[in-house]
Amino acid sequence: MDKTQMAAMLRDMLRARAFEEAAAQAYAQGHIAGFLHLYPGEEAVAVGVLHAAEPGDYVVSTYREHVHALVRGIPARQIMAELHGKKTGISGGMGGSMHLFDQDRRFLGGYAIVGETFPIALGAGYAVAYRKLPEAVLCFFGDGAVNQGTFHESLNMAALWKLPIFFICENNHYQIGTEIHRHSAITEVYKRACAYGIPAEKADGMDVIAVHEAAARALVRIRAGEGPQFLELETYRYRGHSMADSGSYRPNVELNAYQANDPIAAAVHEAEYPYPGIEAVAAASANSVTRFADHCCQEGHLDDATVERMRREVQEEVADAVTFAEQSAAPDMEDAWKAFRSNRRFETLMEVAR
Ligand SMILES: Cc1ncc(C[n+]2csc(CCOP(=O)(O)OP(=O)(O)O)c2C)c(N)n1
Repeated sequence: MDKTQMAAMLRDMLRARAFEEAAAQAYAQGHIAGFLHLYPGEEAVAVGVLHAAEPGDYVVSTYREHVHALVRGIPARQIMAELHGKKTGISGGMGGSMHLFDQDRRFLGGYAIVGETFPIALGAGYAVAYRKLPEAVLCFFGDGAVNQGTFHESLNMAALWKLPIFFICENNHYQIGTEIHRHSAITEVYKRACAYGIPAEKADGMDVIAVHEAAARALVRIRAGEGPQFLELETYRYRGHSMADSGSYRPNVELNAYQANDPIAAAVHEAEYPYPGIEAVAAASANSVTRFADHCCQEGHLDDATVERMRREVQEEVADAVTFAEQSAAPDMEDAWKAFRSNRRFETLMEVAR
């Protein structure tokens, strides 16, 4: 991986962390309503996978999707404004945190229903295969979602029809407050894909380079027309399930161990995270945003001053997004009527008598 690519990935990880922390603050101040599911700790997953993708690929995500949208290229201003429910938001302020959508960037959402992601990806995958295009559909989901019926139906059909779908499981070990060994008979999620004959792999979701390499390998296979591929990424969220959840059901030793292994921070991650086992987690010493920053410096790709400059720049970008969101107008009834009658591009589909 060259210097430019490493710097771009680090910038995206730093921007993601800054964005989510600013969103948490805005929520605490009462500027964002409803649910807000944040991503700190999981940055290496979205950044590693999406940097291996092409602009022509489609992306389908869950309700924890701000960072996927950011890395996909939706400006921080438009995402933050959407979180604030403003008309300058990417969904016109009428979707909110869980319903980001951008047709031009092939970002197909943002879905609040657990397991809803799969049939959407299946439909997009079918459309791509039908038109014989060299595109892939990236489908992100959590470890809890694999217990939904849609998961099994979609994997079956994707395998049967050899659809170009990349299934990416963000295994953060929790389905709200329920640990994976309490909600899944098989805690190594990737093994489920084998039942459908889908090649599957597991990688360290706290190590952005490992994620990027695994994703790039999978996408080569998918683009070659060999059908779907499955990747399980073991990761961890530092916050509760949503801003309404303190996350107090998790032992501090576990949270501390993962934070010590922060994705943005340091060098290449050598430690393994066998699951389950708090002791193993606690014993793991490496960490992920800072770990990656350190790695970039150690490899001579970046220096501390450059990383600091990046950190400042993304913080300024995020602060500007917050100001933009706060100063934007909320949608009015006219906007609501327009959205009700239109498709996602706000092209009017039907006239409604009022
Ligand atoms: C069909 C459905 N059932 C229940 C819920 C409530 N719910 C919201 S998030 C969630 C947990 C999902 O966990 P996981 O898939 O592991 O994703 P994570 O939040 O860990 O990223 C549940 C049960 C829902 N949104 N949709």
